[in-house]
Amino acid sequence: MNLHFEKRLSELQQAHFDLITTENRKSGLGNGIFDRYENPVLTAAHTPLNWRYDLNPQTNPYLMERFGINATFNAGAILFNGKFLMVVRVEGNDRKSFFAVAESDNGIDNFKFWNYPVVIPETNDPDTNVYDMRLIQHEDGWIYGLFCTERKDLKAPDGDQSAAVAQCGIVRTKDLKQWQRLPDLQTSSAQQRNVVLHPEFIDGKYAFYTRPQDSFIEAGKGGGIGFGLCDDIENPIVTKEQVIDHRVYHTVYEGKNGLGPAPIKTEKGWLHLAHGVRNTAAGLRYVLYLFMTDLQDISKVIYKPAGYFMAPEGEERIGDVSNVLFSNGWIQNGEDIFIYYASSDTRMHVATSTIDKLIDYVINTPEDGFRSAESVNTVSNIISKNESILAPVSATTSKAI
Ligand code: M1P
Repeated sequence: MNLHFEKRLSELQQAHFDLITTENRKSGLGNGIFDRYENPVLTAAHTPLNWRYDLNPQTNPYLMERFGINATFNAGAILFNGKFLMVVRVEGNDRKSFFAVAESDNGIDNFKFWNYPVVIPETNDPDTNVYDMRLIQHEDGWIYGLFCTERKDLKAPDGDQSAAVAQCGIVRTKDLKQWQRLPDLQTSSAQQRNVVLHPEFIDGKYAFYTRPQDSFIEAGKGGGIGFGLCDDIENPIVTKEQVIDHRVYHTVYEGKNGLGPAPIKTEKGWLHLAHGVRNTAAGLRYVLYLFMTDLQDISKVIYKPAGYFMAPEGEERIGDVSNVLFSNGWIQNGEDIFIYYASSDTRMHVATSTIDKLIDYVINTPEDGFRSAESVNTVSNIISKNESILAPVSATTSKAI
């Protein structure tokens, strides 16, 4: 018997079990809008040992990793048969991403991966890399998965091995096990990422949120969150894209932006979660923001708080692509909202809130005034209104003042 193998296997199994069964608790006082949790809900180390190791002592006597996993991030999410499911972007050490389903009973801890990764059928033009699936339970009865399919840019100059074309791939399923591939979405944009399907028909058509861009990284003259209709999901073509949420100078979304998960319908409007990007001396910074669109005209933004809703904090700031929060999955369970977000292209977290709190946040948080003087007006208004209602301050607080 190979004692080293036996000992190492039992240590690996214990460490994995301890990790995936760790209880998650709310962290800190929060800001009243949402709660963060102490631990990430998924990391690369959560992936099953039998994906990463050949567990046969004859063929792997040193019990070394045969298939390293680099990261688990940017997950779509859905409540399915009473379980909280994420379709996670799992990235191997080889940089290729694939999708895998992880399941939890309560949505905040004990996420476990299903046995095998998702098998995504291909079109005639094979995908080099697939990532960032949005899951949409559409009123037509299918669950759609819209994801980014990336292929080498064949028009790039010789020697350029990084130029890529990103477009929107589409699959659909009834059970999250068997997936049917539809043709990739066609739009007039050279690049598409962050494409989302609206969960309801609009005038009998499928409605897509898009993100037209000129190049793979830069928005160029394009950018913004677009919107367009399509007659036939089996021949998905959007001929007219209208930008409904623009990039704006000196905002958290001046560089680029993109929709996160499919919007949630509320009595006041459609609630949207998106990411905004700006460039800094330290590189791109990705934050999350919320806005609301009209129930009758879903292309009309009716509420948009200033600035970010969530930004990277603490260890979230560090990872493969640092200073990034990204979300493409959230789940509504009654009044509760579970926001699944990735930090720094490395790991998944959850934040919780309620429909009421998020509606209050989008309606009552002041809009961006786009100038410092307007920010001073906004904060001064809050201060002066508080003067009449402020409860008597304690001795310690008044000393500090
Ligand atoms: O690295 C940060 C994110 O960059 C891209 O997002 P966007 O298309 O908005 O720039 C995506 O590749 C995303 O997966 C990644 O998290």
